[in-house]
Amino acid sequence: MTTKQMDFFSSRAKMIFDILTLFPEFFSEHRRHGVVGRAAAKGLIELNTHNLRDYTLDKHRTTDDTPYGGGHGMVMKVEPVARALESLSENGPEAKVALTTPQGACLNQKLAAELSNLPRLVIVCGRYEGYDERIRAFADYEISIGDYVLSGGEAAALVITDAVARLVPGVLGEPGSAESDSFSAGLLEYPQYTRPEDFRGMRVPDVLLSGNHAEIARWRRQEGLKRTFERRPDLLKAADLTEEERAFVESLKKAGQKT
Ligand code: JEE
Repeated sequence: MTTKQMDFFSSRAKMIFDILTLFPEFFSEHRRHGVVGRAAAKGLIELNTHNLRDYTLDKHRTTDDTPYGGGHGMVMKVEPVARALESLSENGPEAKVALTTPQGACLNQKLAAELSNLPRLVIVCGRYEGYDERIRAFADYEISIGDYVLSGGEAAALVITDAVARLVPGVLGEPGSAESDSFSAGLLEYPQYTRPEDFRGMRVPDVLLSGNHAEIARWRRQEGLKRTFERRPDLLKAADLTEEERAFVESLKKAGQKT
């Protein structure tokens, strides 16, 4: 079947992730388990790793060198990255390139959704103290996963592929469950409970045992709002709230001012 014919049935071809790394073993469990593993088993995504050392030309297979101008630490060389990207571009659909870097735009759900629409994403995992600046010329995206220092880009690439793969259509069971995840809805999730009803005196809220679905839905919306108000008030600004929800947030603000 051609990709065009495939589009007719499934609306898109599988998404391909290519990871350039000095530590391909980092990804072996990731490929077998969890969302990424299951999506790959279903043929909805493909996750390939490529060892940057295989794209060196010298006999020591060197991927780092000392910085021009001096300074501590080593810098990732440009040629192995360039040669690996050129080799990948010879096969398969056209790819966008994401460079993992502490200086990148911070990954969020919006960026993950954007990336999930690509047919193919190459993720470059750095090591050492950073990149030869000329590597950036090959990147369409520079991405960080948060404001803390990692030892290299591999842990970031695990996070990126997980967040993106679950947004590829068909990867999560029922369509729509990706939509109701927190962050896509713009709010934190409401508290959840499962059996037992009483755990060491900590009881499941009565409303959840009431069987009153309208009351349960209302309680959950309010608890989600309460939690967002307390822990992530920054999210409320962008959240898409009903008139009733806005009024509830105002009442939380007033209650906070009184005490
Ligand atoms: C890619 C190499 C290691 C360590 C020095 C750090 C000084 C690079 N969220 C994220 N945090 N870190 C990364 C990341 C780390 C990487 C590479 C991504 C390639 N490293 C490294 C230390 C330093 N600086 C920041 O403060 C100033 C540089 C990452 C992602 N994604």
